[in-house]
Amino acid sequence: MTETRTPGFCALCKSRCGAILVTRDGRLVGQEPNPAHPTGKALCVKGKAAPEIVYSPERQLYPLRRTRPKGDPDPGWQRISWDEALDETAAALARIREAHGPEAVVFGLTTPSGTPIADDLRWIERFINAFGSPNTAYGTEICNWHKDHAHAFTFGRGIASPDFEKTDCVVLWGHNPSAAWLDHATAVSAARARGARLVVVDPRRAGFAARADEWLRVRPGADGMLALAIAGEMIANGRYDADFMRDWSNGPLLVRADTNQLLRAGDLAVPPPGAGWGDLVAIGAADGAAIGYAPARGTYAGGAVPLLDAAATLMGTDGAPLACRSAFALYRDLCADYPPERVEREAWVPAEQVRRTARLIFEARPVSYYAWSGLGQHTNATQTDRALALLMALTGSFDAPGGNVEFTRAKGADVSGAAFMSEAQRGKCIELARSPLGPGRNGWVGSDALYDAIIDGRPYPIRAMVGFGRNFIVTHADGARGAKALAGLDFHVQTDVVMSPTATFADIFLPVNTPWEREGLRVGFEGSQRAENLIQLRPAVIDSRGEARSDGRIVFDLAQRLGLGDRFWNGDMDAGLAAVLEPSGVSLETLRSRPEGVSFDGAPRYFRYRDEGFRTPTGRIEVFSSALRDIGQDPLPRFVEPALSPASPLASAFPLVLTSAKVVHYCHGQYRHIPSLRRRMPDPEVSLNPDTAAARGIGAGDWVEIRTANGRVRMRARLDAGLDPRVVSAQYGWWQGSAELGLPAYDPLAEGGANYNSLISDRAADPVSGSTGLRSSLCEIVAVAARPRGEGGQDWGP
Ligand SMILES: Nc1nc2c(c(=O)[nH]1)N[C@H]1C(S)=C(S)[C@@H](COP(=O)(O)OP(=O)(O)OC[C@H]3O[C@@H](n4cnc5c(=O)[nH]c(N)nc54)[C@H](O)[C@@H]3O)O[C@H]1N2
Ligand SMILES: Nc1nc2c(c(=O)[nH]1)N[C@H]1C(S)=C(S)[C@@H](COP(=O)(O)OP(=O)(O)OC[C@H]3O[C@@H](n4cnc5c(=O)[nH]c(N)nc54)[C@H](O)[C@@H]3O)O[C@H]1N2
Ligand code: SF4
Ligand SMILES: [Mo]
Repeated sequence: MTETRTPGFCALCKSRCGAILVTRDGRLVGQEPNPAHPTGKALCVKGKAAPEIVYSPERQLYPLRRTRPKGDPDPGWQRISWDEALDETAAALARIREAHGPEAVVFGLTTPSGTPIADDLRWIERFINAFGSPNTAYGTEICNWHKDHAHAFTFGRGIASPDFEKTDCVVLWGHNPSAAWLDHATAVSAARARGARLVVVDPRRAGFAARADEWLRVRPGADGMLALAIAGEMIANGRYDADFMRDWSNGPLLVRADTNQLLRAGDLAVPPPGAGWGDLVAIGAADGAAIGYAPARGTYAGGAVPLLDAAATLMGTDGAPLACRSAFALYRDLCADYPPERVEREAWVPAEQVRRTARLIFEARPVSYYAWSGLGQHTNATQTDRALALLMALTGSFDAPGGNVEFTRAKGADVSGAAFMSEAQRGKCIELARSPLGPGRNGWVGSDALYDAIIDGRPYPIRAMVGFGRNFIVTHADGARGAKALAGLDFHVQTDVVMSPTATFADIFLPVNTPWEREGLRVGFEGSQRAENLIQLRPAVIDSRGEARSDGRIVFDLAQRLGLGDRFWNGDMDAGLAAVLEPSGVSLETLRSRPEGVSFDGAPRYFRYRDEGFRTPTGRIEVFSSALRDIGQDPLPRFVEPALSPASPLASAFPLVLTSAKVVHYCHGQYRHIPSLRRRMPDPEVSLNPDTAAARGIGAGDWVEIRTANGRVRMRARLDAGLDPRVVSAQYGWWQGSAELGLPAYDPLAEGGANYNSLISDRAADPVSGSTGLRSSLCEIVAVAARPRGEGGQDWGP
């Protein structure tokens, strides 16, 4: 018996925990924590289930071709060779590209935060760019877009990294690292042990909520109001960094009352001294006179100091008075619309707790924070993100040690090939019709927009899909509409490890291997500077099972067949990897001989803005966002209720607010087939307050039906006294059975099944991002006798 122990990392989720990969006689037998690795202190239950994931009988190991019509419950799968599969795929893609342009092909991409696709993302992106499609359905609108991209409306960059090692106050807002990012959880625990304060904003008493100084049990989707209220308390009591806001935000700039636009020097009869026509205007602290601000230079004329909170009436070019107030004054007033008592009534957080939190956040600074799905899956998510960003700006912790900072990542080349696609082609992204500033800027499309394009041909027909894992039917709102769209495609190829419900609609299925069967190059791990300094090439520690291959191999081979080989090093993946590594100065050979990786000595870039300003239109943190105003959105983060809320007419029939969350055992729709995981979490669960249950005659463990205006699903009741009696939280992602345990599969399209997302409509979406109300729906819960439809997997599924 030969045992090998190879340093690597678990690639299954965002945490990418450093691990020792253990094999025996060519078989993977386990993963163990690797404390020497910057993210290697612990592994979760999924990471420990690695051998089961690899050797599961549910895996698909051979390319398949459909032989029966779409929509037929039996696709009539026929095993074919890789050459046949790739030839047919390339021919279909070439045909559609020829007839309708590459934009008629959408790419579906699963998430690198919850699958190991991160190993090969760079190659897939390169392929999309080389092929020329401006449409990628990435799910970013319901995942990371708000924290990573909407945040830039305020800061000119994403949320970046909480500096947990130096912080004195951690804020987790709609982020539960205990289930979703193990390495973050380890870092928060360490900060807590050092004495850092902790604030958790979550409708559930999950993860760190129980250990927090303040756990704010917000009504799902009311976070924007809560953030404004806390900010309002801070401002009203002078507990904010006024100098920072004056010097580094656009708060001092004047806004015209008549147009609700930033005042320009050219609007005035007498422009401020030294100001150019297009310069912006503030009121000087020295003498109360108007002063010019040049956004391009990021300076006030003559180095004058502005007033943050100002009101003035100046003379316009036509001699009429122009009433103006500073952006900060407008923001202060907006916050004042949400006094703690109102928030207690409407956002369900006690007024006293709002006050305490406002005090704590300021007094315990520097504050580092993280927000994720809890804020992103609402139809008001973009403005909520703005409200949170501005609240955090008030602490002055931005880019400060212990705040949210940019660690320096080890150097790797960006090989995504963005330059392959012309600007004109990018402009065809269907998502740009919703918003010129949303995910469409990066070529990412919301599933609602995608379904419109396939089903209704709006704005033009999408005819084919190349799906890399993404399981639309289960993970996006309105599974039935998703199915209708998928059934309407002329051609669909799907790569996956298992036969997902979305894959059952494909014409060609391509089997993907698991991370232990392929190499994975990681340039920089997230979470800390030490992690970002590491470059590691995880070796393939076992052979691929059956004929499964990596997505990388698949796109390299497809590129050859589509005449794009010259952009793919003529099929030589090693040459591609060498290109990635080129700027690092580390060779592929070195990394292959040192699986523990190579570390650099990068340091955090604190206070970068002091040299470079902010990458926003005004060069400052944007209290007032002209960019949003220009696309018809509110330049201030005014709170709007989610599309469905207790204020909606539907609330009389569906009185409970419905939200969802991740569980540690699974990633999204995956791993229900893995015995060690399914045993721990055998049934789909909905959590509700014991009083809410009792009022409906529901006991712990009973099967219940969750009903919304969009559908009905069944789950098992879990009683959770920590929940507000008006809120329920349910699991999503249920479809797969575990044959090994004899536990059922559930038809994701059946009324009375277990697919959470069939409860949600995709007809209302955030106007900028396209996010849907996965976490702010309305429902009623009733007791039922039976499990969800599709029991046993006999009447549904492959
Ligand atoms: N085990 C596991 N880990 C994962 C994943 C997985 O599927 N499983 N997926 C990965 C991916 S792709 C992602 S995006 C991340 C997500 O990581 P997180 O966003 O941290 O995880 P979630 O559980 O989705 O949501 C966080 C919290 O938001 C709360 N929440 C629900 N509604 C609201 C609300 O309206 N307001 C607020 N403030 N909070 C709310 C939930 O109760 C939950 O505790 O996790 C990654 N890691
Ligand atoms: N109600 C509700 N819905 C949600 C969420 C929620 O919190 N609540 N969360 C949302 C979020 S944050 C996200 S990111 C999405 C995720 O949505 P999806 O990306 O659709 O996530 P999964 O269900 O995990 O599907 C991933 C598929 O990829 C396959 N896979 C695994 N490894 C690989 C690989 O290396 N290559 C390929 N090609 N495939 C692979 C898996 O077998 C699985 O079938 O779900 C969203 N949906
Ligand atoms: S948290 Fe679990 S699944 Fe995610 S990388 Fe770590 S061990 Fe793997
Ligand atoms: Mo995600």
